[in-house]
Amino acid sequence: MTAEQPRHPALAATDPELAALVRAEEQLQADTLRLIPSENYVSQAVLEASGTVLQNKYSEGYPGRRYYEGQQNIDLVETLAIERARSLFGVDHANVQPYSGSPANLAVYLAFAEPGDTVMGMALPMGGHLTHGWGVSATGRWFRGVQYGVRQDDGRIDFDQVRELAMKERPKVIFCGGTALPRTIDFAAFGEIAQESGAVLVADVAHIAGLIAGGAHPSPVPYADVISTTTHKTLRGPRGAMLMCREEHAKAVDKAVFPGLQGGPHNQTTAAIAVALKEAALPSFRTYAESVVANAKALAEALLARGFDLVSGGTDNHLILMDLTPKEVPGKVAAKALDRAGIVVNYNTVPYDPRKPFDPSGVRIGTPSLTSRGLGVEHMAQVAEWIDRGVAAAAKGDEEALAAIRAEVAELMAAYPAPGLTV
Ligand code: DSN
Repeated sequence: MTAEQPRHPALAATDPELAALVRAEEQLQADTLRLIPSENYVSQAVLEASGTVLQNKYSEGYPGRRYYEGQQNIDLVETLAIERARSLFGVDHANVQPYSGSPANLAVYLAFAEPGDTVMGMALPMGGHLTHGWGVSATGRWFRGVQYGVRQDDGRIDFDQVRELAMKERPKVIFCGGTALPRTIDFAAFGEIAQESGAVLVADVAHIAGLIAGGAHPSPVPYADVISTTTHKTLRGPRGAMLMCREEHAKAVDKAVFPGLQGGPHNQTTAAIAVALKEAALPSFRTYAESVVANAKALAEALLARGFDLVSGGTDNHLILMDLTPKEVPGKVAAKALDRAGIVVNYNTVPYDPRKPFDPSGVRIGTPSLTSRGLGVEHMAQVAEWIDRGVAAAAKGDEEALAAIRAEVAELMAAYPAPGLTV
């Protein structure tokens, strides 16, 4: 796109400084190998839907039951999103209004627990999420969070520990799912434990929603009372969230989202979620989901062959968690060096990490974004080689080597245009 034809002409005219930043971000997303497992590229259609005049409406309430007039179109937009979510995931009820994953999870607590109640989830340093009852989060301060983890020897969830804890503590709510779990979540096992202990089971599938929709990960629907998900990770939609549940919980969930926690829904986001759900129901999305997993497995194999230590020894999904202790490079140093090499990752704690969360031992990577650009298993040896060289360069402080990788990455990525980008 030329300077005479800016991508966002009105924005460029009104606020050239901001337009230049958006442009720079677009270029960065085009040139780099984005390996953060919770990020993706949305389609041009999703981008367009999220930038519409739906932005201009207030719509407190739900379709047919609003507190503002003028909802003729908004009601239909939200109903489309709800129906598409119900059909794609095979659920009784869907609420598409949560602003993001953390508010969605807060709404679950509001629906099923009282302040001071015991709640249970996976500990953050073990791969859980802040909102699963971790101490620094409101969910760990307003509730009594009890936390389970993974075994130290194999990085897998210890279901004996989960059962024992649930039976002893009798939590109101059990969360399963997380942000750094490279293995298939056994929803059936969690369902049994929740039933035995009398808890509401919440499956937080934010990371794997797209894999579930595409048939590349088992669905929690038969086992979970509530399913919480963001819409912008493997699902490849806008930044938003959904809560899905059995009919018996529909009222409680809706009441908790609005008026319990939120005000007006972000209608432009609801529209973009509807578009993403339509895309996720296409046969091509099944291929996408399968490729995300195939790429992650191939990348894990290539990294193992290069001597990397992977938590749990590999992956079943879109995500790989590397413990860089044997490479003698802290996760943060490696992540920052890889960023300079055009490879975008995030530093992450590993289970039983002796280092602090702001300076941990690990790096978390994933394949949703590179798969959206069309990279396949045939590219994963190259990706592993760049990571290996990048980590070695980080250890030596070799900026020249990082610059060389950056040029190679940009050259490959130029051949694989990203959805939604024009550069
Ligand atoms: N921040 C998200 C992630 O990166 O996994 C979780 O909320």
